Formats: sequence, C-alpha cells, structure tokens
Amino acid sequence: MQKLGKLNPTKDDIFAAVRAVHKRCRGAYGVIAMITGYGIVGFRDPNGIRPACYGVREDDNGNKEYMIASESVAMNAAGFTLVRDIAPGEAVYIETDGTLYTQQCAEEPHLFPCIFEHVYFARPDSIIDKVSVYKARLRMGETLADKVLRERPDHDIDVVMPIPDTSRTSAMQLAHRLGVKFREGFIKNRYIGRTFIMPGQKMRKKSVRQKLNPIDLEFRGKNVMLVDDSIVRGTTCKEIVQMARDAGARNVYFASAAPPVRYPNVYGIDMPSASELIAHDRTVEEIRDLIGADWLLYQDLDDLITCVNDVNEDIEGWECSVFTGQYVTGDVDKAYLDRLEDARNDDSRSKQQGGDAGDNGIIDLHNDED
Ligand code: PIN
Repeated sequence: MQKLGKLNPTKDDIFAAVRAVHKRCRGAYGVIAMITGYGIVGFRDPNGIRPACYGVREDDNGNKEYMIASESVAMNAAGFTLVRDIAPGEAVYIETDGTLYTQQCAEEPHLFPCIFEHVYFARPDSIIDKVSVYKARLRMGETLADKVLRERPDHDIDVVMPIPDTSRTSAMQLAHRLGVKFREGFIKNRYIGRTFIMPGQKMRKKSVRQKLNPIDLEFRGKNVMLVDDSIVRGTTCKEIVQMARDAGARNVYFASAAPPVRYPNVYGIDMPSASELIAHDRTVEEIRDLIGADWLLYQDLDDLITCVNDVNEDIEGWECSVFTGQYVTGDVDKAYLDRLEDARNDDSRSKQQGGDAGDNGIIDLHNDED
C-alpha cells in the first residue's frame, strides 16, 4: 500500500518512513531512492545482509558531493572516496544542496553480511564492511591449498587453472601455495555478454561451450586442478570437466572456493530452487561422480569464514544460509521454502513464460556463465 505523504518532507519525515519500512519488511535489502526535488536516501536492512556504503568528493567550488552505492568500486570509478559503510538499519539522506544526514532507523540492528558477496558477487576491488574482497579471495586459495595438502599430501597436480573470472584470484594463490604451475586453460569469449535467465538444461549446456574455449596444449597429458568460485547447479562444471578431458587432460580435479551450496537463497540472490542445486541432499562423492571429476574438493565453511573474518569486530556473524540452511532472519520455514521451490524451478519458470526459454526480465547471475 502506498501512502501519499506530506508535500514538503523533512529529514525527520524521511527517517520515519525508513523506520516504517524496517518494521514492515523482512529479509535483506539495500535501497537507494531519489525523492525528486529533495534529495536521495539510501538504507540497508537491519541485519546488514546486503551491502551499502557512501562516499564523498569535492566539486570545483570546494563543495562536498556525496554518493551512495552498494559497492565501494562504484565510488572509485566516479572520483569519490569511500567514507564508510552504511550501518545495518541505518539511513543516509542527502539533500539536493549536498547536506548529509544519517540516522539509525532499526530497533535492533545486527551485522550479518552475506558471505556470498565475497565468494562470487562482489567485485574483487570492492571493500565491504571493511573487508577486502580481493584479500578474502586470496585467502580462499590458501585455505584450499591447505585442504589439498590435508586430503592428499602426495597429490600429483601438474597445473592449477581458474575458470574465469571470479575464481582467478583464489586459483592463483592456491597454485602459489602448492608450488605448482598456474595456467589459463580456458579463455572466456568476451563478446558473449550476460545472458538473461535461461531455463532448461539444454540451453545452459550449449552456452558453456560458447563462452569458454580450452587451450589444448595446457591440458594434454596433465593432471589439472580446475578452480571455480562455487558449484551451484553443477551444469557448468560438468561441461567444463568434459571439455578438459576432450582437450587431453589425464586427470581432472575440481576445486570449489565455496563449500557445497545446498540450500536456496532467500536474500536477493536469484538462485535455483533446492532440487536444482547439485549439492542438495548429496554427498561430495555423489557430486564428484555426477560432474565426472576424478577428485572434487570443496572449501570447508569454517575455513571460508576465517578468510573473511579478521578485520571488522562489528561483524557478529555471516549470512551463510546457502551452505547451512540456517537463515539469520529466523522467519524462513519449510512452507516458505516449498512455495519458493514451486515458483522457482525450471518447470514453473518455463510455464510462466509459455514454454519459451526467453528473457523474463530477471537477471539470474548464476546463469550468466552457464
Ligand atoms: C563465474 C561465476 N561463477 C561460476 C558463478 C556454475 C556455478 N557458477 C557460479 C560458477 S564468473 S554451476 O566470474 O561470472 O565468470 O555450478 O551452476 O554449473
């Protein structure tokens, strides 16, 4: 329901409106809104699941200008300097003349940032809640290397390869720590842009081969360890493992910088329904078999948490529900997840689209590379 407010809203009216939104909404959100003629307002959900920050720059007359964004990289690109993250539940209001006001608008704010931002979503040059995404990804490579050495101290990996792009940072550090070669075995076709939602396995399979092309000489006769940021549906990695074999690899090992994704995301990441997640209700060995790899290595959740943990004492915990099935807002029950399953699986998506695998306007980031 939309209410028509006062004609001349003051900052207090705006903060009161944000307080009302927090009372009414559940889940995760980062919001930026323009109030025509008055200013812009930005705020973040009371658990700080989604990121938001603001920055400043001076105009030619020395006046301050502010910017609100979900990631600090946006600031750098536009010539702003990051001031700080918006606190969970807090709102920032910038009037058209550049005056900035902030106010905490949630009754019980907590900081539980989404760990998946660090695994995949955020750009590596972003700093979220004081944590450098790049450094976190480097550490993911180190902890993966330690796990390789724990599982197979006498491993026979000849070469480590990233599956471009997100995993490059961790793959590089994994290779470095193991003391094995790092090579770019797959080249991404940069002329194929972000593909919008593509329901149906067939479509997804075809687009993997259009997007990635192997450099055969890097594979021939070698034991290769492929590294990806995560395994979601498993379609891409199954195809990639096969491509590595076709290119002549002797053994294909697969490492995921994230733990098994076993549960759906209800906090803004458009992920497949539980039944479409390859790791849902499956053991690592079953997944390994399904993707056709000779060895499958997943990051441990404790290790992933240590990769992001040490810089910000305000962080009370991490939103890790896709790995644990525990949702920090405490209001996600089985009935809700069942409804989600019905609405999100491929069958219902293509029904909604009259059987057509076309664009429904939702960007499914996890199909981007499929
Ligand atoms: C790749 C990001 N990354 C690749 C997203 C594929 C899971 N997938 C998650 C792996 S990129 S699958 O950086 O955007 O290029 O498990 O669903 O097949």
